[in-house]
Amino acid sequence: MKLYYKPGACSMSSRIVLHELGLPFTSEKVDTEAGLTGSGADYLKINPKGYVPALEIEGGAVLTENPAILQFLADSHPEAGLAPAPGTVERARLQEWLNFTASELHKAFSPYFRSKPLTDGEKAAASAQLERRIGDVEHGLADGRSFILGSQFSVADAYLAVVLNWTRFIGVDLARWPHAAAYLARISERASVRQAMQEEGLPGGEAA
Ligand SMILES: N[C@@H](CCC(=O)N[C@@H](CS)C(=O)NCC(=O)O)C(=O)O
Repeated sequence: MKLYYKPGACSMSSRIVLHELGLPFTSEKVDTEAGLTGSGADYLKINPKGYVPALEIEGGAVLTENPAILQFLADSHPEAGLAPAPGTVERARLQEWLNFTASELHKAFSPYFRSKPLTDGEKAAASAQLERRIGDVEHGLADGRSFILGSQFSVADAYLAVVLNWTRFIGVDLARWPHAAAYLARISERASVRQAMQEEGLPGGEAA
């Protein structure tokens, strides 16, 4: 398998899950603005949508979209217990959190990552929206659960933690959301996460 990624981006959730499963894979960095992979290949030919992640699987098919990739990986190795069984309420909960992370939390960070500086009004709106969505995570963790589905780590945690980690890049202090802060600290200690961070050159990874 081959993962197309940008350091610290949402594609890191696939890397974490690949490590959780102990699967062999290669990876290649993508310059999404230039539309090129690190080796100079036309990335639009690999993923016409132009963004990461893309995961090339056995046989050469390319999967895109975080929730689809993460569930494919989990379902390919059900013995690892990274996703509840399809058709169960628990699986629907997993999908709730994957979809929330992709369409609400992830996108609430988008204004902070655009190249054009935000106006004061845009900053205020972006901040209110982001705080609201982090509040949703805090609410989901408020019963003291260790992981977003309860007592067991799942692929939803891999994605949610990668996105919550972006608060560090934009200078938002998670201390206002103590459950979310403790959750991110807990997930960041996992060997798979430390390895992924180290491989992508992020602070918090294992010493190289
Ligand atoms: N809907 C996509 C969104 C992926 C996405 O937003 N990727 C970002 C990184 S987190 C990206 O590649 N941004 C660069 C760009 O769009 O040029 C998914 O869930 O996989």
